[in-house]
Amino acid sequence: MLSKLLFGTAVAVSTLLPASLAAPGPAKRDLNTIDLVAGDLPPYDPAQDEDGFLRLTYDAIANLREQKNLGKGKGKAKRKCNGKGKGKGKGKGCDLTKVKVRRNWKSLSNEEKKKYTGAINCLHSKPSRYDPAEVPGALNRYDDFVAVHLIQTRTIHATANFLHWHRYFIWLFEEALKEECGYDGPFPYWHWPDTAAQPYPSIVFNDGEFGLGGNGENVPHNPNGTLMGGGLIVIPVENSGGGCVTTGPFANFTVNLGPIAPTLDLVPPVTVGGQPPLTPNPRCLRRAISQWTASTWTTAPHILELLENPAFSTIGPFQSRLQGDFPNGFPGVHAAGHFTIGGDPGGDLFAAPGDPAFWVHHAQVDRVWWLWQLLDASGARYDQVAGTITMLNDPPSRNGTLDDIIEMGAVTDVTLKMKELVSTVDGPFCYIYL
Ligand SMILES: *[C@@H]1O[C@H](CO)[C@@H](O)[C@H](O)[C@H]1NC(C)=O
Ligand SMILES: *[C@@H]1O[C@H](CO)[C@@H](O)[C@H](O)[C@H]1NC(C)=O
Ligand SMILES: *[C@@H]1O[C@H](CO)[C@@H](O)[C@H](O)[C@H]1NC(C)=O
Ligand SMILES: [Cu+2]
Repeated sequence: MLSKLLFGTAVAVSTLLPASLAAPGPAKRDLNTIDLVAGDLPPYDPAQDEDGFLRLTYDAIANLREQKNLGKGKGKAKRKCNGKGKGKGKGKGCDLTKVKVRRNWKSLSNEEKKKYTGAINCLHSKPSRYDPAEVPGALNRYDDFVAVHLIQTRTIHATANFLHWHRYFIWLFEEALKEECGYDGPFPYWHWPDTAAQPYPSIVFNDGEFGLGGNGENVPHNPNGTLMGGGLIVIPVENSGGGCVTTGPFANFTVNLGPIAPTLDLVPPVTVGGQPPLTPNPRCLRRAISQWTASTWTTAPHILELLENPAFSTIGPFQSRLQGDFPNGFPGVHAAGHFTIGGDPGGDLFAAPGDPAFWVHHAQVDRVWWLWQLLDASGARYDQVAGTITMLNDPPSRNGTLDDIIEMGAVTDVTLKMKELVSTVDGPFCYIYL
């Protein structure tokens, strides 16, 4: 399988940048927003494109500008997204002259990194908005995000709405960091290939103050390896991690919900002993960072395959391959990223957002979808939906549709339809990735 990773591209990508994109921009600019109308990106610099993703990003943005009729000349009037959604309290649309830029974690300044992790700790110190009778284990605002994910797990993974649901979910988290904790920096993503050879210590996972914290302390665990993909894939025993994270900004971070389906033998599931799964279960954040998983399954070719192999040019095969094809021993970059983090709750499908590394991981998942959507210049990929409304169609259920509604519990009372979540510069969204 891995031998046939790089196919000739079947997708129509423009190979030439519009003049406005290629022209040298003004000297020094903050890249936290860009003017998509003016197309004022910095010039493409091959020297900064080790693995080809910058090229793909520029192609994607060029296609986006074409789709918005911004590609040709400068005479066009400013266009706003049509913001068709008429839901409560939204509909401002996306001002294409001020599109937010999500950036690679490694490109954030140290100050931005500290502000980002500080804002996560801030959310963790704010009160929950769940009714304690409904979700007694949500003890703070951060937990609200864990709770809604945990509660809906079986209807948001290996389903038609997986990508849409998680796009909305991480955007709501980004909004909460901004609105409730004052974070004004870019929302970061974890480009897995940056850390595939060595996830710890790395730019993302390290013991200093400018990362997302270290590995767990070394505690013997999972003597037969770690089971992933419902037990169909075994991560070989690694004699590191497993214990509490004691370094970095999330040392002493408390996890309250789950685990429901733990993958670390040191932490029993919360359902054991007759407790309902939403009971508070305060414990330390544990990690079991897996070098094997990162280096075997999260390299650049694993992502490029999704973007360039014609076998994955429609949404069904794309999203299945990305999430994981477990019966064939293929974890997919999504599951592999989760199991690179591992531990508790990082390895638990239900409570995984309880590890603050969840967000940079899912931002990257969203970015891969964004690239995939935009690398087809025709725009035909936005509205594709495949799959049903239950995890792996168990129990059997109807197909999902773009009219399906996504609700987010106490995270927000704004419910949206899947069709409002297909474009990152429409509906509630106004961002791109650089
Ligand atoms: C590991 O595998 C052995 C042999 O199959 C089994 O006896 C043992 O219970 C397993 N240990 C754990 C912790 O699963
Ligand atoms: C973590 O908790 C321990 C014990 O309460 C304390 O000594 C230590 O300073 C804390 N570390 C951080 C980074 O807050
Ligand atoms: C559900 O989707 C599958 C695959 O796209 C399709 O074959 C099937 O006919 C659909 N079922 C219904 C009831 O529309
Ligand atoms: Cu999830």
